[in-house]
Amino acid sequence: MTGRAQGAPGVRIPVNGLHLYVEASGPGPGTEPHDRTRPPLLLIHGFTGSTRTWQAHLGPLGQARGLAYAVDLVGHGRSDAPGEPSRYGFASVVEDLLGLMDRLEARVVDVLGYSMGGRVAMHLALAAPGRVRSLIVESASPGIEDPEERARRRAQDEELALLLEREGIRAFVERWESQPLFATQAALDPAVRDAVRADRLSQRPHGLAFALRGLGAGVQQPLWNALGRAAPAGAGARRRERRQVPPPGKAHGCPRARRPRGRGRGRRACRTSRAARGVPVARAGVSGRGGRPVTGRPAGRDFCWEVSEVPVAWKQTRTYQDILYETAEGMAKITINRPEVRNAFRPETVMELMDAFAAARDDGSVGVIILTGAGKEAFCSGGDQRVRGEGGYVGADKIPRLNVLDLQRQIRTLPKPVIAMVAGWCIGGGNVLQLVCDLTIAADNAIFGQTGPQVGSFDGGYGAGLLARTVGQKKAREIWYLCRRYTAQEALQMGLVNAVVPLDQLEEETVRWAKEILAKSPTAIRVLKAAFNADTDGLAGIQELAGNATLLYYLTEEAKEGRNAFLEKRKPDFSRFPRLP
Ligand code: 2NE
Repeated sequence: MTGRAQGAPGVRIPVNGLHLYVEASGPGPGTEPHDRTRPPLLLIHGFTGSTRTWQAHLGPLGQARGLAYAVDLVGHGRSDAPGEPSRYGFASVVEDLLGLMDRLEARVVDVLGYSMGGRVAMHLALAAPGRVRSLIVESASPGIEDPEERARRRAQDEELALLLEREGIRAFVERWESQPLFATQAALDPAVRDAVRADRLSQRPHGLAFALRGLGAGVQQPLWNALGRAAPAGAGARRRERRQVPPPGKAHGCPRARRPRGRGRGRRACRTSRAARGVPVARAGVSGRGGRPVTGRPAGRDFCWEVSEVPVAWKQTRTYQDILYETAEGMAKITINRPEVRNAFRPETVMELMDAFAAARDDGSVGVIILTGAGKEAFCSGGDQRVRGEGGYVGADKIPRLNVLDLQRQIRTLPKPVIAMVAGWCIGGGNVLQLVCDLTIAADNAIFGQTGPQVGSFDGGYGAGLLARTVGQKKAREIWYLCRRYTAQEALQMGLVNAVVPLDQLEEETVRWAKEILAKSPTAIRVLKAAFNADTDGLAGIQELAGNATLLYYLTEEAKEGRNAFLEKRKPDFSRFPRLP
C-alpha cells in the first residue's frame, strides 16, 4: 500500500501500474473487529463522481456492514488519470478493481455501483462471479440494445469528450448539468448540490474524456442476456421478500425500471428518486440480516435494480434409494439421505455413492462435486452399526464388507475436486469421508470426531495416516485415542476444515467455493489434486500423478506420431520434436 493522499482520509494504492484512491470505513473504536465471514461493501461512484459521492454514507455503511470501501475510478478524483486510453476500458478497469481487492485482501465483496459505477460493477460481477457476492446497481443500464441508438450515444459522448479536451472542465460541467436528467437537482439541499458541483469541477478533463470513451454507455455491449446467465457468485436473480427483484435481463417490478422500449432505451435502467440522482443512496440504510448479503432497499425508492445470490436450482439427474444425486451449473451434489440414522451408511449406501461419484467423474459438464448429508443434524455418522456383522457391514448380498474404503480411494483419485459440505454430526467413518474430500466447508453447528475405539472399530488407512498429515500426529492420536468431539471452530483451528459459516449460509458458501474453482483451469486443478495425493499416497499417488502426465502427453503431436506410425506400419519420426532443457 502507498501513503495517504495529501489532505485526504484515504490512501492511494498501487495496482497494475497506476494508483487507485480508496477510502475505508469500519467499526468504530471499542466495537468488534470486522467479521471476516461478511464481505466488505465496495462503493463505485458514477461518471464525474468520486469517493466524495459517498461522503455522507461511507461511515454509516461501514458501521452497519463491518467494512466498506469507496474507490475513485481511473481518471476520477484522486486516482491516477493515465494518458493511455486503453486503461479506461471495462476490461482494464475490472482488472484494476480485482487487483485492488487483492491489495485490500477482500477476496469477495458486495458491490454498490451508481450509474457508470453500476455498469462497471456489472462487468466486475460477470468477469469474476466468484468474487462478487451481491450487486446493487443504481441508475445504471445493462446496455443499449439498439446498435443505432448505441452509435448515437457514442457520438454524443465523443462530443462531450472533445468539449472537455478543448474547453476544459468548467464549460463541460455547465453543459453536463444543463441536461434534463439533472433538472431535479435544483431541489437538492444547496450544500449537497454545491458539493456535487465542486466534485465535478475538481476532475481532470482528460480523465473524464477518456472515461467517457472507454466506459460510456455508447461503447458498452448490452449485458442483459449475460446477466441473465450469470449473476454475482454465479447465482442468478432472487425474488426477495420485498418482491421487486427482477430476473437479470428481464424487466423488473419497479414501475420506473422496466427494460425500456423506444426512445431513451438503455440510457437508464430506471429513473430514481431525486436523492438517488443527486447524491446516490441518500437514504440507503443498508443493513444485513444475520450476515446475509446486503441487497438494498425496496425497489422504487433508492435501489431499483438488484441482482443477488439465490440457491442453485439443483436438478435431480439420477435416482437412488439411500442418496440423492443432483447437478447444476457445473456442479454435482451428492447427498447421503438417511437422516433417521444421522446419515449413517450401510453397504447399499456406499455402493450408490460409488456409482454416483463414477457418474460425476464421467460427466464432462461436472467440474466440482459436493458431498453432503441430508438435513441439518448430520453430515454422516459413519458405518450403520445395525448392519455390522462378523466381518464387516452386511448388505442385501449377505457378504460382510468394508467397501467404504473403496469409496474413500475413489473420492481421492477422481480428477475433480470434491468439497464436503458439513452440517451437524460428522462422526466416525463420516469424519473420514470429509477428511478424504479436497476441501471442507463446515456449518457452525458441525461436530467432528472419531468413535472407533468406543464402538469396536478403527480406520488405520486414511482415517489415521491422512488425519495425522492434516492435523498433526499428536492431535490425530488424541482424536482417535480419546474419541472426543470437536466443534467446527476447533476443527478450523486444527486445519481439519477450510471454513466455518453460519448454518443458513452453508450451501451458499460451498457453492461460492465451487464456482471459484470452476472458473480456474481444469487441467491445472486436476494435476494439482494428483500432486497433493502423490505426496501422501505412496506409489498409488505417483501412479495417479503419472497418469495425468500420460494424459497430457497423449494430447501432443509427439505422442500421436508414435501411435500413427504404428497404425500406418511405418517408422516413427520424432526428429521434429524439441528436446527442451
Ligand atoms: C452421531 C451421534 C453422535 C448423534 O447423536 P444424537 O443424540 O444426535 O442422535 P441419536 O439419538 O444417537 O441418533 C439418532 C438415531 O440414529 C441412530 C441412533 O441409533 C438413533 O436411532 P434410534 O434410537 O432413533 O432408533 N444412529 C446414529 N448413528 C448411527 C450409526 N452409526 N449406525 C446406526 N444407527 C445410528 C450418535 O448417534 C452416535 O454416536 N452415533 C454412532 C456413531 C458411530 O459410532 N459410528 C460408527 C463409527 S465406526 C465407522 O464408521 C467405521 C470405521 O471406524 C471403519 C470403517 C468403516 C466405518
